[in-house]
Amino acid sequence: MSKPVVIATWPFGAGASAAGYQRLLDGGSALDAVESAGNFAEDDPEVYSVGYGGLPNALGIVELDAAIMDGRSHLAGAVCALVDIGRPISVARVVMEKSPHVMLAAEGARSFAINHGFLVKSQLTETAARRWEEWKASEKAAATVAHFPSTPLVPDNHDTIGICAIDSQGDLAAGCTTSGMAWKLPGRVGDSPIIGAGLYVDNTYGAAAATGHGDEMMKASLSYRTVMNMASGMNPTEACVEALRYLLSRRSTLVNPYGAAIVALRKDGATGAAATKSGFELPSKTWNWATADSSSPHGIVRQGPYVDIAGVYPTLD
Ligand code: SD4
Repeated sequence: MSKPVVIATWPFGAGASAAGYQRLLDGGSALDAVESAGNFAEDDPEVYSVGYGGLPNALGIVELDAAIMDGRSHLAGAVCALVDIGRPISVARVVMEKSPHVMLAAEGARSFAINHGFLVKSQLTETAARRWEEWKASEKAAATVAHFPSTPLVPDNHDTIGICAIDSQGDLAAGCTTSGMAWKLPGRVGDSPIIGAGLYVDNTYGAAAATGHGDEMMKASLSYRTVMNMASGMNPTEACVEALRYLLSRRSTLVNPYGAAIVALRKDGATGAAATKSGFELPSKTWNWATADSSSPHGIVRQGPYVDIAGVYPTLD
């Protein structure tokens, strides 16, 4: 028997983790818990980076990405660039369970969701539409729409939820769900629905899930690397730190303002997290993650260490 735990990225991950933990208490599996935690964030219109209420792409269309992976079976499902369908992590689960494939994109994902009973519903809220209008009126938007360069990742335009859970059977699962970087180019897909990048689980070793600048993180297979670090004996925090320092060391420039962060859950229930110092160490937003377990069933917000090429802050023991 294991001690059930759900962990997630960001402070709003506390409510999501609590929803996942409740699902475990109700007899759900780790996979169920990850889905419930994802749905909690997806349904919340105040979370501007996930599901309903997520900020749209450069053309004002909300394109959702999500994935889920089951440690028991090592099966995975994912959707990307999904439009006008809520709860994309649940669609990803149906892809995993009812299709022979791992990932469905755009119109194909949408048709699949509709064929499996998901309702067509705009995911663009009035607030998100207003923020897009404001962005569109700005100079940055003129540059983006005219030339389609990369869109700056500013503190308020990203915040994917990455989730890991372990149930009382000791089985693990991981998930990730996002509206991606706000004002992204139409069709752009980040790390979140990519197995090994936005999430990964190996039932023998552990699970990991990520948030941040997906265009960087997917090149480092961040979640896979974090789980393999645990497989080689690192504790969860060390595993996250090593993966992020690898990412930083391979960037074409070390002067990169964009952030990446990861949470990790080891097979024995130990948890950890870390974030890059640049990008996520902002006055308005420090890097936080969340846990729900028997000692904090309603979820608590935790602070992870920061990482840069020079070191780890605060220094790990
Ligand atoms: C993406 N990883 O689409 C997502 C965005 C994100 O915190 O996580 N931001 O690249």
